[in-house]
This record gives sequence, structure tokens and C-alpha cells, in this order.
Amino acid sequence: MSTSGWHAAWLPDEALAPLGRRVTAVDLTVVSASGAGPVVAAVVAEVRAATERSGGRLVLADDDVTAADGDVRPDLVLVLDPDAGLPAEGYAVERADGATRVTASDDRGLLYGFFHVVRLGEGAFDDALAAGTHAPAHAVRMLDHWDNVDVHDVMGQVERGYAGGSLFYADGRLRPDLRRVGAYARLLAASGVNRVAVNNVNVHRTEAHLLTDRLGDVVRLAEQFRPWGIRVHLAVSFAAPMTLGGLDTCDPFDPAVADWWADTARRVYAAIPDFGGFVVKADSEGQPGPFAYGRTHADGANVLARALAPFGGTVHWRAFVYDHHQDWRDRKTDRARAAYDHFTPLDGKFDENVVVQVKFGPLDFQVREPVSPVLAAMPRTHLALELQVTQEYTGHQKHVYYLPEQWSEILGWEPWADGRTVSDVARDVVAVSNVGDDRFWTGHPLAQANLYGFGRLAWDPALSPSDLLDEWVGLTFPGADARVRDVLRDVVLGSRATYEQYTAPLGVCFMVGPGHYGPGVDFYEYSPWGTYHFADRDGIGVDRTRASGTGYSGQYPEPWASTYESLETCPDELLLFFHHVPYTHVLHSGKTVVQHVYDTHTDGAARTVEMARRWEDVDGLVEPALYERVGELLAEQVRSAGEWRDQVRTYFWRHSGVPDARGGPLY
Ligand code: BDP
Repeated sequence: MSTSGWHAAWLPDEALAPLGRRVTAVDLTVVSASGAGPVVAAVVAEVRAATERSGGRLVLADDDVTAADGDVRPDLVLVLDPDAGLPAEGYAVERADGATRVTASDDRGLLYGFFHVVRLGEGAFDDALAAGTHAPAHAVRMLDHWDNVDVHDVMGQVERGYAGGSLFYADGRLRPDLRRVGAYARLLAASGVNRVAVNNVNVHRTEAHLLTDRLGDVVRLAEQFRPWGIRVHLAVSFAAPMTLGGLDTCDPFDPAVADWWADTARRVYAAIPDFGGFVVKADSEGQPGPFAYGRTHADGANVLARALAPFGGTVHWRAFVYDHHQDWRDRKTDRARAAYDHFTPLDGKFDENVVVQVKFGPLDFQVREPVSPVLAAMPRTHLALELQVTQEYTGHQKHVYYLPEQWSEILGWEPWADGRTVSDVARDVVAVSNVGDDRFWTGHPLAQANLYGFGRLAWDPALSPSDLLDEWVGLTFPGADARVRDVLRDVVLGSRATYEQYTAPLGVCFMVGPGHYGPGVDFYEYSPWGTYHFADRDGIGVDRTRASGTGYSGQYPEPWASTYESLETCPDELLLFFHHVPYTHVLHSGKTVVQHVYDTHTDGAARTVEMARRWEDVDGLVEPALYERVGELLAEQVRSAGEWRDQVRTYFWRHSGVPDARGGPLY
């Protein structure tokens, strides 16, 4: 269902109908008029619109709400009380006197409490509703947009974007009509996201100016995000003092450079008082950074941090730093080691408002990588976990790949196997957004579940991917036939494992073709990017052991360092990430590596055929345009999975000479 030319995603009017039919009292009695602000106004407007659509009623109470408006007894009472003692952004829910009462101590708490009620639907008004207090596990839940203002030849407008052009920019400037950005902000708020970085980490020429003479564009974007409790951040270039400021250096130790940053930050905050801060990709893949002056990443980050500190801003400084001009003949140089080698010696040297943003794995958003050891090695640094909602290596939003299945595994991983999780050590959770100007926001309509799931998991990492899917389905397809939910469960759940089955096996990574879509088994094998699998006639995999390889396994604390080091204990799914083994090596599963590859590729591709067939069961039960879009994309997934299957199987056959015990075709 669409409201204004774009799909309503998880907030169709019907999803708010249970609330809209009720009498809702919003009680702001203890908030001074000036303190209520745009977030509260957004909540009130939401309730008003929902009640107008569905026949309910909104009561703005100026005294005790239960007595408000004479004989009217509210079904829902939303209370903002700064003295209620609730955690930041949190809220309490309870049933009392036949009403559901949501109390928050700050405006965002009220907003999230409101969306909690929306999620519960009719259940919110059930007397059996359990009382409880809810608060986010992570204070910063952020989406990074890799959007460019201009279209760049190689990457298009949204770098690694698979849902059309940018929501923010068109024709080389900010879109004049930003209503859709407001709708996006509302969707994000309903999922729990509270920060958005509005431009690409690879800061090109035009985009750089968002920091200075194009700041007005950021002001206008911030206006769209502000009512939904979302602060905007900007990706900036480390070289900005030179490229924008006309200085002849960007050395962080040069006082003129520090002054330029301080001055620039002051101007930004004068225009956007709730500005979030800067995101920086420095000394990485050609971006400028402090290395040019012999300075460290801490030196570089701190100069920006000091400019932002007086205003409460932060620097998200990315740890994605490695040498992308490697020599493939050197088996000891290991891209996987790089972030740890660069950053862990700097633990404790970053200012308090620097957040070191660490990709979840040591390489680059692969289907299967071990979790980055950096997350366990910087106890004195504020860390953010970086995930990717955009499906760069996971099927370009043409393949169904349910990312919460991967993320909940990562967030729940225990670096010391002692109960402490990644979610405990990474204070912020950040992800690269997957939206664009496509009608369905995310290209593949089912990729909406990834965007929704990101916000929800960043709020509560303990949510199960399966429950989250049900939640998303319930909101997105309200009142739909039970078959819709069943089909979506069949198609979406387990899709991460399926994709893994027919692509690069056993943690070997990459094997992707140009643009990172489709098979390209040897595509990167002799390139300088450091993404090798080292297959030869005898075996495959990267020896990252301390004993004979790159030593990467030693970057983990125990018990993982030993677990990964040893062939006996290394989990099958990461075998080729840590070890170079013969094709006939026997896995814990009892199969040889080569037979595992044959079987998983055959089965994974076959599974996509079942997914496509299963989708046909919702014909007529969902909006035709959505049905068709998903159907077309599933057909492409089936084609692409078949291509992966044939190329990877054949590659292993030609290298090993071992036939498929199940007798499948090998070419
Ligand atoms: C890689 C992408 C590239 C990004 C880079 C990054 O291929 O487009 O610029 O990550 O995270 O995955 O900076």
C-alpha cells in the first residue's frame, strides 16, 4: 500500500488503526511549553492523524488525564514527565484503570513508547499486557548513507546503493521537495534509529562542500530528521582544511588546522544546534589522513574531536584502514590484520568524544568472516560496531538475504567466551543504509526487513531474527491472510545460510565478480586488494595461523586464539579463513571440503528454486506491484545462484580432480 507514491513500508495507516480507534490522552502537564519541542509535536500529530482516520479521539490533557474531558476515559495515556526517572530514550508501559499508560522522561522516550504501542497493535490494549520498562541497549543507533550529491561515474549516486538514486540529492543538489526524507525519518524512528550520516565516507568534491558553503542543505535535512529524534552527522574529508579552507596543510599538529576545524564546527553548530558530529574515513582506500604528516589516527581524530567537544559532538573515526596496494605474491601480508595492527596500539589515546568505528569483520562485510578482534582489544576506547544493511556482498538487494540472522550472531558473539558480548563492548551500532529513491525504498521489498531489523536489533540485540520478522510482517502487511506470514517465513528465514551455501564457501571470502555481484572465483586473486584464497592444485584457504601463517589468529583473546589456530577446533564455517587445507580435508561434519562445496552449492541453489515457488503462494494476497517485484527478483536470484553453483563447483572440480560423490554435473 502506498501513501504518496512511495510504499508505506512498516507504517501503513492500517498498522496505526488499533491506536487510532481509541481515545488517547497525551499528558505533557509537567513539561513547560518551550520544552515540549518538535519530537513531542510529531507524536501528537501522529496520534491526531491516526484518530482522525480511524474514529478515535485525541485529548491533550492539561491536568490529570484520567479526569480529562469530563466523562471521557482514555484507552491510552502518553505521559512525558522529566521527573519520572526513566532512562534516556526509555519508557515504561503498564495497564492501569482500564488504560494503557506509557511514561517517558524525555521526548524521544515518548516517541519510542508511542511506536511500541503501534507495534503491539490490538495487544497494546489487552489487560494482560505485561508492565515493563524499555530502554535502548545502545545509545547511538546510526545509519550511514553513502550518498553522493553528484553522480559519480564508477559508483553511481549512492555508493554500493541498490535502490535507485539518493533520497536526499538529485541533479547535483539537495532535492527541493524533502517530504520523502521526512517519511524516511519517521520509518527510522519507528525502528529505533537515532542518528543518520547524510553523505558518503568517500568524500568527493561537491559533497565536501556540505561542511561549508552547502551547509544549508544539511540544515534542511536536519529539519526533516529532528522531529523524529534523529541527529544528523556529516562525513568529512581529513583534507578539508586544504581543499575547503585554502590552507597548505592538514597536519593535525598545525595550530592553523586546529583553528580551522574549531571555526568550522562552530559554524555548523550555529546552524544546526543538535548536529551529531563527523564521520571520517582517513588513510583508507585513497582518502587523505594523518599518515602524510607522520601522525597517528589518534592525532588525527583528536583534532576534529576537540573542535566538536564544546558542542557535544562526536567523531566517528573508521578503523577500516589497510594497504590496498598489496603484493599478492607475499603470503605474509594480511589485510585481515590491518585494523588491529593500526588501532590497538592507540587504545587510550583517543579523546572521549572519538568513537572508533569497526567493521564487524576484519575484511569487508563478507557473508562469513570471524568477528573483528579489534572489538576485544580496545577497552579504553569508545567503540562502534559497523554493519552493512546495503547488500554489497550479499546479493545487491536482488537476492533475499535476511541480515538480522547475521547481525544477531555478531552482536551476541563472546570475544572471551565468558558471557560478555560484542554488544557489551561496542557502545554504538552503526550500519550503511540500504535505501534509495526506489518506490519500495530498498529495491527488493523484502530488504525492508533488514532496514527495520537493524534499528530494532541496535535497540535490543536480544531480539530473535524470527520474532523480528514476524513483527515486520505484522506491521507491513496488517490484517493480511495468515498465508502471507507463513510464506514470508519460508522465504526469508534461513536466507542468510542459503546465500552462504551457494557463494564463497567455508569463510574463504570474496570470490565475487566486478561490482561485487555474482561469481568471480579468481577475480581478485591476483589483484592488489588483499583478498586472496590461494587455491592451487593441492588445496585452498588462507593460512592465518601463528605457527605457519600470517599470525592473524593471535589477534584474538583466548579461547578463540587457540580455537582458530588449531585445525581440530576451528569451526567448519571459518576453516578456509584461517587455514590452507587440501581439498580432501575432512570437516567436523564428516565431509571432505570438496564434497561440502559440491553439496552446499547444489543444495543452496535448489533452495532458491523452492523460495521462488513458495512466493507464488501469495499471488493475490499482497499488493500486485510488490508481488511482481519480489517475483522478478527471485527469478534473478535463481539464475544467479545457478551461476554461482556451476562456477564454484567446476572450479573445485578442475583444481582437485575429485568427482562429486552425489554425481552432480561438473564441467
Ligand atoms: C567497501 C566498499 C567501498 C567502501 C568501503 C568503505 O566496496 O565502496 O568505500 O567499503 O567501507 O566495502 O569505506
